[in-house]
Amino acid sequence: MIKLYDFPQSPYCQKVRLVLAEKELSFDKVFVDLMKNEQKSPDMLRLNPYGKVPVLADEGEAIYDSTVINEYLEDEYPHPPLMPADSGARARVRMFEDFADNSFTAQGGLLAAELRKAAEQVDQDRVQRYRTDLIRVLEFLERQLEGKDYIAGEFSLADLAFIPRMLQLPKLGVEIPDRLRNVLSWTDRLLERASVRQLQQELGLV
Ligand SMILES: N[C@@H](CCC(=O)N[C@@H](CS)C(=O)NCC(=O)O)C(=O)O
Repeated sequence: MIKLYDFPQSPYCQKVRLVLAEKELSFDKVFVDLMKNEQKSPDMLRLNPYGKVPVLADEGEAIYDSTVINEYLEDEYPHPPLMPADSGARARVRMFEDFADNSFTAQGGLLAAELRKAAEQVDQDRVQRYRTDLIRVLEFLERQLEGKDYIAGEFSLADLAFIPRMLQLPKLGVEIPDRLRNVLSWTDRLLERASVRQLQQELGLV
């Protein structure tokens, strides 16, 4: 049985849960309490030297990093496919996924951390800067989505990588501007997927 070392609020764990749901794989969740620093326990550090979640254990392998995990799931459980066959398109999926993780998800994390501070300690300039950065990513996606239903053409790991933070945008005070029509219809398309609806339910968003 697949085991996922998980912290429910982590967007990187959510990214893996989305892929497990898309592939209809059953798995056991092991709750790793980041509030208690459990990710840095000796047992967790043996599984992931970075001391972070997610970690996936399957068939004697312990795999860390959401991108590596999702590619492992794609290799091991290829149906339904979440990667295109063509190597150029596969490279494009990987670049978008990297961009989702390192710009969108990471920047959203900085914004969320700022907003968690006591009201008098929140740096409004920083908040504004992070929100602008997120909108800039959405503008980039708008151009990429021109004439396409999904970022890399076919639905793929690239689309799934953006979902966790997309779902958090209202909470972060970021509204998708009406002019970003491609992004708005792409979002609607993604929200129709059972995997995304399930994640919304798990997060108490619907
Ligand atoms: N690149 C990693 C990032 C994982 C990550 O940053 N996880 C966070 C939770 S969102 C974590 O475990 N933080 C705890 C820590 O750094 O101690 C991935 O994609 O899996």
